[in-house]
Amino acid sequence: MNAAAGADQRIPALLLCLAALVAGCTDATSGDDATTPSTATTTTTAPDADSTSTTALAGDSPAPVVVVGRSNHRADGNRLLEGPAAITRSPPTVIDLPAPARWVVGVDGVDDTAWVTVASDGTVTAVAPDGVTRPSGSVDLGLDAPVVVLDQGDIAVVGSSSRSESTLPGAITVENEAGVRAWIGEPTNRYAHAVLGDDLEGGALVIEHGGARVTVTLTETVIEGTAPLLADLDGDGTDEVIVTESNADEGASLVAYRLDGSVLARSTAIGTGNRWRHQIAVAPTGIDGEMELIDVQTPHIGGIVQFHRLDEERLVTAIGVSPYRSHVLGSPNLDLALVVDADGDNTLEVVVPTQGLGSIAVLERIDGAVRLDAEIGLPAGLTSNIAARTTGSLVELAAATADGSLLIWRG
Ligand SMILES: [Ca+2]
Ligand SMILES: [Ca+2]
Ligand SMILES: [Ca+2]
Repeated sequence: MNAAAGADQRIPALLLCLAALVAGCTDATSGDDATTPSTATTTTTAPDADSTSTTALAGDSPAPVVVVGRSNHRADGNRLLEGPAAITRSPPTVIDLPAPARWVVGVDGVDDTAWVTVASDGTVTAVAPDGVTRPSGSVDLGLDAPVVVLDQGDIAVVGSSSRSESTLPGAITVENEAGVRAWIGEPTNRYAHAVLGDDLEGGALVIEHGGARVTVTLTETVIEGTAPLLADLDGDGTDEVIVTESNADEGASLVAYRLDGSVLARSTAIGTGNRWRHQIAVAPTGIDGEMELIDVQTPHIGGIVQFHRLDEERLVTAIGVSPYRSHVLGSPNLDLALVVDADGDNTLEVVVPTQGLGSIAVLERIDGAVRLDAEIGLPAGLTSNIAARTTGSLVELAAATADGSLLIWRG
């Protein structure tokens, strides 16, 4: 396929590419050490003493791809969109899908495709801006998170050109405009929690920037997630690399690393093993516009949407509210919540399903509380992530439900 291919040919063609990508990913996770970053790592056994190694890069970089939509919204892994959206203003447009969708991805900049949905059996449906649906082949989902990619004129669902850099199943490389790239590597099964569907978690955080690769090898914890989040928590103009670290004794804590692999700040751990935090976004949600790190603590059991602020070397919980759910136990889909101006009032809200997945809540952090601005009932239980696409300056949101509907909030 080439860039001149007709738009209506793109998705089926790229889905074939996608299958190849997935196959490649499967190979990469089967123990082929050839895909492991060729850096020396060291390990220490001292508690809390993370081991960091730095190596120079040879200068090879993967071929560029143009991404036109991704379930996690942004290349840097921060689920924060400018907006405004208007999920509360008017009822959604309801599209009938051939089957309930597990994944929905908003597509920007492609004439005949606004949304791509993937059902549990891998069946892919493309949805045009006018709501007309058409089959677009199928994919082998495995543990991978769909991402729509425009690559030499073809569109693929799932994958990342740099996915093979990690041997952790489903891992995604995040990157920012400053050329920082980061991913979770060195799979380990030493923490048997499996919230993401398998018993492998990350044993290392890999950060590339400025021609060097820093590998932080963890000994006391694992990273629970599929991607780091890049965001500037302390306002110094340089992004930090944020991950969720867990162990069997204390459960999960949020950790912000500097680009050199040192720890800028860490939250307290939950205090009990098998208790997870799902990191969602970094956004200026503080009362005076301070940056806060937003997560959902224990999303499977009474999930608490929390706002954490930086206080010296600590990430301190400013406020939280429950019960919400940003993740379904065992699913690789980590994109059920995002931060956007969801009601068009020029302030940010967290958009997150309620604990029972029967509604979508719009939560605004106000002084001393988190206010429920809206709770949008769904015709059936949510089965997908909450997707977004930008048209002009507006953000449209979409989500799929168990009755086979795709709901699109156009505002
Ligand atoms: Ca910073
Ligand atoms: Ca708002
Ligand atoms: Ca509001």
